[in-house]
Amino acid sequence: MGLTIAQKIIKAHLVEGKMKPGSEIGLRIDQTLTQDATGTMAYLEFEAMGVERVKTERSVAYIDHNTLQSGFENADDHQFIASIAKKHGIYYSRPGNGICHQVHLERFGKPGKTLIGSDSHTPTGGGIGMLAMGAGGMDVAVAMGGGTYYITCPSMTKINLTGRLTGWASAKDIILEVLRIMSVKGGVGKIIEYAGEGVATLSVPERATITNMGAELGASTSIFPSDEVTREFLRAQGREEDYTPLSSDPDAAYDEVIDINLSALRPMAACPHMPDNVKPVAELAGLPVNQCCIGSCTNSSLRDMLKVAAILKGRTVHPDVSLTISPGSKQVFQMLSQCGALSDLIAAGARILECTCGPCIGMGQSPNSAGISLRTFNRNFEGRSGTKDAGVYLVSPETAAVSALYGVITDPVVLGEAPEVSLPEYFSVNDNLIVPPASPEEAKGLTIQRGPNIKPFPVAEALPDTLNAPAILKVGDNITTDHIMPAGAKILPYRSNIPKLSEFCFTVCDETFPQRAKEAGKGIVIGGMNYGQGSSREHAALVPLYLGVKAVVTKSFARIHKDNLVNAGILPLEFQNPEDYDRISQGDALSLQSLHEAVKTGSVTLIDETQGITVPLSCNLSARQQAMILAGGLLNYTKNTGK
Ligand code: MIC
Ligand code: SF4
Repeated sequence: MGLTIAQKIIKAHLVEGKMKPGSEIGLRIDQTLTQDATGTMAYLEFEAMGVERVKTERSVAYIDHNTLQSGFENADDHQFIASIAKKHGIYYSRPGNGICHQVHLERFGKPGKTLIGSDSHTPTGGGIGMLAMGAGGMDVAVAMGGGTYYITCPSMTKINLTGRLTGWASAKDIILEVLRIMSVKGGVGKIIEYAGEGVATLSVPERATITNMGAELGASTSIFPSDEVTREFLRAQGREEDYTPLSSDPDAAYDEVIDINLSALRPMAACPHMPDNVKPVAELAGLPVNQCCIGSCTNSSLRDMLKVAAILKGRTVHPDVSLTISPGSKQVFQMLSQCGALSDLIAAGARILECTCGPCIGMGQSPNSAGISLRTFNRNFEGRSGTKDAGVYLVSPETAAVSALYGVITDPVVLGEAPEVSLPEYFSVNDNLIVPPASPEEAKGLTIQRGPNIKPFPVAEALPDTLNAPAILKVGDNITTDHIMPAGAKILPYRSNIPKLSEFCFTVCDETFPQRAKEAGKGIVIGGMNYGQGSSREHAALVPLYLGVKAVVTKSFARIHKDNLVNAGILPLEFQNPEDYDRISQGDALSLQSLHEAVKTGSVTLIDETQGITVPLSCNLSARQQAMILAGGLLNYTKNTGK
């Protein structure tokens, strides 16, 4: 039997387990990336592991999420990361160099390699044929130390692309169509591979838009073949030597096949508040718009920016609309300036922001109350923009730009012919904002700079055999990490300060949660389906741990969050009968008994003393995870076993 692209990369990196969907496999990791908001914690954990120098082929620390520096906290965090990177063999991408995923694609990504990043949109690298996965900071720290990365071997889904994009349809509309078909839960446990004649019609940045937002499917990752288009992109980046061809075998077997005819696609939008709430833009046309934001790791490539510039050239942004543009990288920004397109953007009235995540993670540009914001980003979860009652629509750069001109949601077709843009023969390469690490000899004399905002992180205790605790919080389906541990300009400066961060935990759902949890001393959280979807931030586990959360009982978990819970030492449990969720109320006194045995058998009984009922739960953990949860999380496990 032939192999799929992902299976070929897995096979070449397999250090443990069998490549059988559903079973745990261990992979050797070639490259890692971190960003500042998850990076400080990942490097604190890396330090705790006591490794002198990273053992990967390439590890890069990016500063892109929080560059506002509204107080000393961020600048201190940046210094901490810069100094630890220099000492331990990590490349450091300075603030201003761009969004991690965009820069990594441009400068470091290599087809056929494995990459994990402490950011859920790391699958962007799949656009260049990498097996690139989002992970918790602790997993990245382990991989930097040369340790194995463990995942549940995914099943394979093929998305067969036929035809080619026409008119105003854009790569964003392809992934929105996939989201419409599969939903935000549809990719769980799967790797999505793109295939078919349509692949060759898509440039690397377009492919990266698709694999980037594949994170919203809940997929383990998404990947494109590495072909002549990939070679051309790498050549234009001055690194053709990094090219290797990669395709699936003709007889490769897929568990699922979805066909999409690119020629039939029209502009689409994900409506509030979920990325899979997708409708044709034509159906939404006429809705007044207050804000359009173009950028983020999904849509900030030179191609996207040039399209937007061509649309805005000689025109003016509607007086009721605020249009922001964040180029994805210094390379993109500089090239826009060199070719004059930047001038077209400025002249039209766009507000040019730094090349960072910016409004995507609520770092400024929160919309007005009940405002309508069109964003080229990948997530429109409630409150993520910083305005709880804002309505965020996720669209292509083309739809955002045209709507910014008209002041209402507009199908770009009204402008007539779509502009054609082509990628340059050569990208302008200047890596002067990437600081290489010190040599091992030099590194010995270097000290780590640690500001007062960097506080120690909590470490769990070994799992008790009996756990009596109240149902401290009950939440519904699709709870995101933005609900559990919100981000944004007020909160992000405290990513290295868990005690301070805890004041904001779950406040989107329940303002009283932090106080109640502290008073109770310990608690169990009850959740619905797809609990913990969204980001990779391990703070969504570490902060509840700090607040005394010992277990989370749900209908189902999102992959990265479940791993983060286990790494942190919080017990993840699932209802055997989803309807039992309705029988438990917030505040009930709960008891979990004989846990040591139950974790191993996978079957746990929960006694709800308030309701007088017993509820069967599953504990779906690999043998390695069982040992980890019994020890009280990854760090304790590593200490105990030396592994
Ligand atoms: C996001 O898009 O939600 C983030 C911010 O990039 C997160 C990481 C974080 O919370 O720092 C992610 O996607 O993993
Ligand atoms: Fe940054 Fe937004 Fe991308 Fe997350 S999704 S990495 S916040 S641009």
